[in-house]
Amino acid sequence: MERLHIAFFGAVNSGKSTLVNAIAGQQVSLVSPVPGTTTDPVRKAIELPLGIGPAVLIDTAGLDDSSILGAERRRRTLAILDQTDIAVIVRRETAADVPDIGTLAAQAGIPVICYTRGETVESLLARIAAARPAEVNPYLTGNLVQEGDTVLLVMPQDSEAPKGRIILPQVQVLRELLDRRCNALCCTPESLAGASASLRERPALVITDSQVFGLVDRSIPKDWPLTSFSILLASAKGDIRTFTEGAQAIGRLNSRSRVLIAEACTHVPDTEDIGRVKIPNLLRKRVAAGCGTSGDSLLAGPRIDIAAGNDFPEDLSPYDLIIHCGACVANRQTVRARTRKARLAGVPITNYGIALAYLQGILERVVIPGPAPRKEG
Ligand SMILES: Nc1nc2c(ncn2[C@@H]2O[C@H](COP(=O)(O)OP(=O)(O)OP(=O)(O)O)[C@@H](O)[C@H]2O)c(=O)[nH]1
Ligand code: SF4
Ligand SMILES: [Mg+2]
Repeated sequence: MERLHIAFFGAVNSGKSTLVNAIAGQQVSLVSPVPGTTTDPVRKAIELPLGIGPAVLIDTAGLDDSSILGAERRRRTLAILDQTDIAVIVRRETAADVPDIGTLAAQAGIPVICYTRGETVESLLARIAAARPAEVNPYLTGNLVQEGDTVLLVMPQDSEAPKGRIILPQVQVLRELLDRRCNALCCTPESLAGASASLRERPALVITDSQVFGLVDRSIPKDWPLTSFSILLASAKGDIRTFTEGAQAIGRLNSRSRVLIAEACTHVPDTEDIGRVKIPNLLRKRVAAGCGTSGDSLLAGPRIDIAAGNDFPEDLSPYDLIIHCGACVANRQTVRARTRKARLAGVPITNYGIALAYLQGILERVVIPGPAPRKEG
């Protein structure tokens, strides 16, 4: 998800697959003179030279595919734009650009490169290197830590945690802290008191799983900077200001409101699942309390819909609020595209970490990373 996503768009038969194969140096996609050979997006993870680094090449179906499934193929191709860091529009020497893709990409703030058959791969790669957005690979911990700092990590290992391994956001943050030459002390909520007491000095940062925000807030001194894995992910990938503003909409929910919980992956839900169980219950309790009914009553609304994986509703207008997961498996463009769609639809959007901080009354206390220095390499 941290790879630079480079997508190739154009008319059928324009040479998209030939170009992707030439860059990859292997047959990633089928090439043929038959228009409409590529029907679904084809992805290839690859390491590119000239400082571009880890990338994903995405070959797509021709945008002018006029076959019976053409409209559906076009829809799937356009959906790729939501994951794209750089759009390459491929065209034959004589043919015109496929209308609207360049405009759509530009509207979404995606750098567009026009490639005409005959240009060398080396020349195209040099243009891609120059267009590479600086923020593709930021540090999750941003400006909150520096070399030599001690960071305390609170990582619950409850029934929701996968057996025998540590979840991706925690692994990413741990690896990053080691890269940044910080000292990481990991504990569970149960061992937090002992871990805190073992520290001779105040840690530079405490990073917790958002689900135990309230407990960690009460357990550590008020002057210890506190954030969550989910907030770090959100600020590296999304628009944290929009998310923070969006959380205020929680206070306006009532029993007739409709909330979309959006997750970037399709995992098997658990009995303690944060998106399907914990956040919905907290929202219902809050609304029930606001209605004067028992705070424990889970009967009152709001109505909650779940969208997982690539399924993100095209029509967001029925919703009063969208709460997105940390999107650890999605790239930055995906989160930005969803945030943009929510903004266009006039629907507040926030994320799990910010919503949980708000629901536990500690959003004010939470620290949010500033712009991160770019990763080396
Ligand atoms: N002469 C020449 N032929 C090319 C070039 N690039 C592609 N072709 C030929 O054009 C035809 C279509 O190439 P593809 O790479 O399959 O084109 P595509 O854009 O992926 O086509 P669809 O998957 O059908 O949308 C094939 O016969 C290729 O051999 C090129 O740079 N020069
Ligand atoms: S993509 Fe979202 S729901 Fe899936 S594991 Fe990552 S943060 Fe959780
Ligand atoms: Mg093709």
